[in-house]
Amino acid sequence: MNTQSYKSLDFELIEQGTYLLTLNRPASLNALNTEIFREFALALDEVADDAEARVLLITGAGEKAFVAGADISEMRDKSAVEGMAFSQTAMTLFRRLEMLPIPVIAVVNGYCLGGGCELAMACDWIIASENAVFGQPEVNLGITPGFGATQRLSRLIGPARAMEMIVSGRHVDANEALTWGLVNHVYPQDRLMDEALSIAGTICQKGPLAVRLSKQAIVRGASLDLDSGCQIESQAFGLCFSSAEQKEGMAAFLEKRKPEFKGA
Ligand code: CO8
Repeated sequence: MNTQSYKSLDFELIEQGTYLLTLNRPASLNALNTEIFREFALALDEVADDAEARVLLITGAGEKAFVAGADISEMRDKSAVEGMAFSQTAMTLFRRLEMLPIPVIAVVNGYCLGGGCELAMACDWIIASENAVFGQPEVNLGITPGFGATQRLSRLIGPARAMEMIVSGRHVDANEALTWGLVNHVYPQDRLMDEALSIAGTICQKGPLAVRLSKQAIVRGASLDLDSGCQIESQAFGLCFSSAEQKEGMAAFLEKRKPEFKGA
């Protein structure tokens, strides 16, 4: 099913509960510009409004790139104030993505640079094709990262590796990204989307409220001290016992059958 029409991205509900958002500006390697951010925000509204949504997959059109960064031709003539506003637009959007109630997987199918890498890191995890290339090459352009890399990359792979990537602009291939913990899995390019759909299918079979509450506890807890984070988990755990899916999940286990989750 196609949702409303978009120009710079494709956005569709491909299977029950699984949305696929494809950044679609292949002529510029899916570079992020104002238009794509505007449409991205609309797509997030659609996902957030759908109580049946289970998983969001994000990928790039074509075989060469996920996203090769923010659009350099659009950024070139910005003033300081405009540069900060552009950065703030992306920061707000990526934080919304991070806080989306359902899991979001970045399906990285090629170059994943600058703002592209920052977008991927705002997803819950990254899977990549063997030809994927990660990097924060902003220093080559005389700018710092502006969409969150100085913060998220350090948290993901540690400050020393983040520092190396950001101050040298060095590209990191898929296997190195895997070793560094930036990426969860690497697949041959022709299998990447099938693997993404298989992961999404697995998540869709689980208790939907439990999945949402688990994500919420992990994301919210990440910026809290251990005691406060564990409190969030206790509350989430307690809340599950008010749901039909907890009754069904436990009954199915004890009756030695597969659970049939219909929602919270
Ligand atoms: N923006 C605009 N156009 C781009 C971008 C980009 N980021 N990346 C590639 N393109 C365009 C190229 O200009 C080219 O267009 P054309 O065919 O019209 O000449 C087309 O895509 C294909 O690219 P190449 O011919 O360069 O393809 P190659 O295979 O030779 O190289 C690379 C691929 C290595 C990915 C190369 O294109 C490249 O280095 N791209 C730029 C990567 C980069 O520097 N990204 C970081 C951008 S800055 C950023 O993301 C910071 C975000 C925070 C901003 C803060 C707010 C102000």
